[in-house]
Amino acid sequence: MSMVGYEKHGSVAVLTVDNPPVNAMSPGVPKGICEGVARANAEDDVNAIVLIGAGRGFIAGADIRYFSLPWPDGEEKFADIIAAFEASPKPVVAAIHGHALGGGLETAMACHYRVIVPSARVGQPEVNLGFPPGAGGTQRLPRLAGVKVALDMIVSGRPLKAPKAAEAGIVDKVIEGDLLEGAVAFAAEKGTQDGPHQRARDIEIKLEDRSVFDAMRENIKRKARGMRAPYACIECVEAAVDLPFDEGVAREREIFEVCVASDESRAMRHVFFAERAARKIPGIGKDVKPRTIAKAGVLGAGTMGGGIAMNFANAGIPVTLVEQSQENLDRGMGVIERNYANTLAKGRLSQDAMDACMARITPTVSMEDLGDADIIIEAVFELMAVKKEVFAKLDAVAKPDAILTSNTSYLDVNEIADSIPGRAGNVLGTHFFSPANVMRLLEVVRTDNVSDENLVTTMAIGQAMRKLPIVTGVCHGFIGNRMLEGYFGEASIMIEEGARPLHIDTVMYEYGMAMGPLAVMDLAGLDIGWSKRKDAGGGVATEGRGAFVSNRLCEMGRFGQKTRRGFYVYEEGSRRPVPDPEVDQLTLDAAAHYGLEHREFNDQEILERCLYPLINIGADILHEGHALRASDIDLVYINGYGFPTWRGGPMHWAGTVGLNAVYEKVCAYHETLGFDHWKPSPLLKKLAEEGKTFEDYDKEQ
Ligand code: 3H9
Repeated sequence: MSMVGYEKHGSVAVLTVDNPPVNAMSPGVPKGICEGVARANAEDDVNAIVLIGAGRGFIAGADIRYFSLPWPDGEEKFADIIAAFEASPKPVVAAIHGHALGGGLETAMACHYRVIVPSARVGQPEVNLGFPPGAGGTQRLPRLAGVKVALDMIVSGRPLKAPKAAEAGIVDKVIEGDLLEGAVAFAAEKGTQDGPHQRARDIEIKLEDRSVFDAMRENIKRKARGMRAPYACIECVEAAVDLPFDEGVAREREIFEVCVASDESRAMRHVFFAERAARKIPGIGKDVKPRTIAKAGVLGAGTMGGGIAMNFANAGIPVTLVEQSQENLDRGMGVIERNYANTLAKGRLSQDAMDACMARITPTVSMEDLGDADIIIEAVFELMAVKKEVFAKLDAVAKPDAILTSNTSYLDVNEIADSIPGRAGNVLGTHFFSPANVMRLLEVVRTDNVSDENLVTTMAIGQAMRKLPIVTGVCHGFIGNRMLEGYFGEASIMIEEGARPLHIDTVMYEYGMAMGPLAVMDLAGLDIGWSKRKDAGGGVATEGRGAFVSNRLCEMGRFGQKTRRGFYVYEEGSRRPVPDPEVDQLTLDAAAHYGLEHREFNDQEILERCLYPLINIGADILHEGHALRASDIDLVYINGYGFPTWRGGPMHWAGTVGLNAVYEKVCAYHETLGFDHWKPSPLLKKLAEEGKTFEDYDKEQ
């Protein structure tokens, strides 16, 4: 059956792309469009053509799967559609609803005219997949919308809503009523006019000030660090200005092909599909629907609790925020109000929206007020005894079927659930990342007894909060923090052997991490680890390898950025880490303490010793079933720990290096260093021996 329908509405031929779910340009779609255009031009009673999408949108672009698959031989492509439109003596009108993205917008721009419904969006999001548009988008969009608007859309990947697209000249008409009816009327009218009809390629580009390109390069410097695609987008638009149309298209194609074949694009495409896969939980079918959450409760109005309450309010869910004392409650509400006011001041929130969000948060000092909440998240002190006490109180006040979640970063949520056995099916973990109202990652901790419905509901609530919820099993530190112990641990161990903190942090920053590990530890606060080591040592901090320098720093009251001294020194009002000779001396003391000698480190060793433990521990987590798939682990690291998206996450990146190479090094470091995080994971070993990647593993599950 054809993926493109053909129907006549009076004098207008309507071609309907029907390739669910999003009308991507899979094999068969270009063929169907080309055949439709040829047929319409051959039929005497047709004077115009409308191209429209069935279902939820126009066309979502190329079928992304085919960037890693061979396109069938002889099958029509984008270029054939575009050539067919441009050669068509009868005008072609794109009728856009939902979305016209990537190759979808490029197809629309190759039509003679475009009409759109007010709710639709148009965009060139290819940069998010690691390449520039490749079907003439970088040449036609600047001609229709002007260089500045086009450059901004193509480099940012952000779509424009219909009214803005009309204002920019990307579309010819906004249709308020029925799209098909409006488009057919528009096309019929154009069909009566003499040709040739307008073509974007014939529009002359005007650009008075070429500095826009360098200004854009400067503008994206920080965000696009390490990436090629955003700069490739700028080059393509520059080509539109500098070259005749056909040469510009050829230049775009050349750049596009290089980018598609890059590791960067492979990584970004991996992330695209990873995000969609993360919503699926094996064994839980579509018949398990999320429950309705009409009211929520949050316990604890500190930084975390306040941020979580904001998430509910932002999602339109009324939330009761409970604190023990009025003073703490007032302080917490004050912080929430200031957070909203800051967003408002930046122009990212209206006063009305802020007022509505604030009105959804009801502060109280009475736990009884949680009695009507459908979900309650506790964000109290991270100590098992405290958590259990809180859950016992919740057991007394919460509705019988309320979902009760613990916002914990390490604790055993099964133990918490077992402490109120009557409700074990309703208890799970929600590990938000700080600041909770900003960070996208949410680890949803699946307890042994939680019901499928409650798990699915918690995932849905995370999505409603515009988070990226990832299912994790119950293990110490879940996915993210468990792996982090190897990463931080190895960085702390290397400084005892002579690697300088700034060297380690620079190598990791240049790899693409948002910050190096020692700078992150300073940001998070060294006292957190110190307090854990003191707990473990019965009051005296334990001092295994990697703890010496940190223990001494904490004894000196150097807790990191908050005391302006930690592994680095921070000047008043500055976050720039400045190396400190006092810390260098501590690393020498550590070497003496452990009987080591300082030596020179090279960048490669630093990189391997920081990243390979992440991969090795990640493989264990996967092997034990505490992560559903390797790609979930990648998303955790990208969205919660500053791992560069364009590297695809640690597990994907391991495949780029080669699992065999990683495994051999893990074995070698285990042999020389011996720490637990180097103990080779059986899964890593197996995949390395079979010549596979973690993506292969995911596919086989
Ligand atoms: C391009 O066009 C290159 C050209 O410049 C040049 C070529 C020469 N292909 O996101 P959802 C799947 S590059 C294949 O959950 P929503 C998706 O995996 C492309 N599959 O829906 C999922 O599958 P599953 C430029 C695709 O309603 C299902 O559809 N275009 C594609 O939340 C539903 O997706 C883009 O980058 C695709 N293009 O959002 C647009 N798109 O159910 C990419 C989606 O098995 N797409 N799928 O998990 C989107 O941004 C969103 O999907 C969209 C709908 C906004 C359209």
